Amino acid sequence: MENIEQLAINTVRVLAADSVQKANSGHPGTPMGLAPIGHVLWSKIMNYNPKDPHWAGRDRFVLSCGHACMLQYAYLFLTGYEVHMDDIKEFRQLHSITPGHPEYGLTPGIEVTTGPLGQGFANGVGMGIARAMLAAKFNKDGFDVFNYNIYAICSDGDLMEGVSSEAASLAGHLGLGSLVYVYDNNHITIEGSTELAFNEDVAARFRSYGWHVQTVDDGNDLEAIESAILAGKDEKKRPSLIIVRTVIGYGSPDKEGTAAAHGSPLGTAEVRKVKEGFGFDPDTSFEIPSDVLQYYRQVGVKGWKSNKNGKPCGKIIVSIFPSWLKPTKMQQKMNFRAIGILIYLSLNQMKREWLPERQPGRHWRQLRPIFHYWLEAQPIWLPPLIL
Ligand SMILES: Cc1ncc(C[n+]2csc(CCOP(=O)(O)OP(=O)(O)O)c2C)c(N)n1
Repeated sequence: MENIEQLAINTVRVLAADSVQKANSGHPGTPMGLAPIGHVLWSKIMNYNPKDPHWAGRDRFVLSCGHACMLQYAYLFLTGYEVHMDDIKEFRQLHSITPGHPEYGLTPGIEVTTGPLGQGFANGVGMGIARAMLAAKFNKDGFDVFNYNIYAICSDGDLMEGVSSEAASLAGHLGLGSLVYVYDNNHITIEGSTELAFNEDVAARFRSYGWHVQTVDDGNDLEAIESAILAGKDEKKRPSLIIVRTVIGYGSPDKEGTAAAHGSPLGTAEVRKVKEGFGFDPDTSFEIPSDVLQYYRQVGVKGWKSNKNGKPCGKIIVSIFPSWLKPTKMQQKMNFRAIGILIYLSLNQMKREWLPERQPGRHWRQLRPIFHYWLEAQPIWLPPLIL
């Protein structure tokens, strides 16, 4: 008998194929290739609470290749977030909570809006900086409240975009050990093979940024994926990149490994073949074996009751954090005063330096020091501001 983990992974693959087919648009192949990585992350690695998606101690997940969002929606649904089968069936429909790219604030469990390639990668770096600051401010010996990680999946397109290089360089410089990024090295982008336009040595590039880099040769090898992610998690001084060789459209006999599985439905005949190949009923759509749902719901509930150390999920943090972040009335008043002073000084400066003499190139440059001092003073009343 097929083991439950393999059945669970194939269920996600079939679900991705079905929902893209029903929507008649979307990206089926990438979730199909990534399902084993998603499985390891959601069932073995990440701490999260489907019933409390804002739990401050949760691990963050970023799907930088947002076009592959059926992967994320599938796991949000299966693990028990407020994303239901009806939402999955409404994939890519107007007003649904499962749009064609993940949107923060719309779908429970989505941490960040992604879609423009590279942006999610960079946002994850911002999350790593925030995590480092929270840890520096609040963690005490024996009270390691902010010890979560930021897990991301990024794709060829993400690594082609310049913004990810800048962010990766900064992450390496800052030694953001909380970042564990998985690179979906499937050799395929929208136009065809990466051979067409992307031949750099990604591992060497990221090593040069100061990242901890590992490779996994087989994107279906659950043990190798898990141990690489665990090693990335254990690396506290450097961000981690795990380059996993996956196969886009895995399980689609005629389209796997090709760009045909990237950005359009597989086609009803091909979806039938996928189901037959995985032992599913080709005449049934959106089939979730009850064992699989039970398996993932237990994983979700386990995350709900405790984190990986068996400690209760962080209600303490939830209660102290918002009150700390909200500026007090006095701080707000000081901010308004600061803005008032800035306007006053700026106008004065313009009057003295700009209007009477009209010296080209002088006036605006004179304002820069004022902004400089004003900005420098901000963290006094806005502690989360980074300068
Ligand atoms: C900045 C940006 N440019 C273009 C696109 C359009 N686009 C969506 S997916 C894609 C190809 C991505 O290829 P890859 O990252 O390899 O993803 P995979 O084929 O593995 O799904 C492109 C160009 C985009 N989403 N963002």
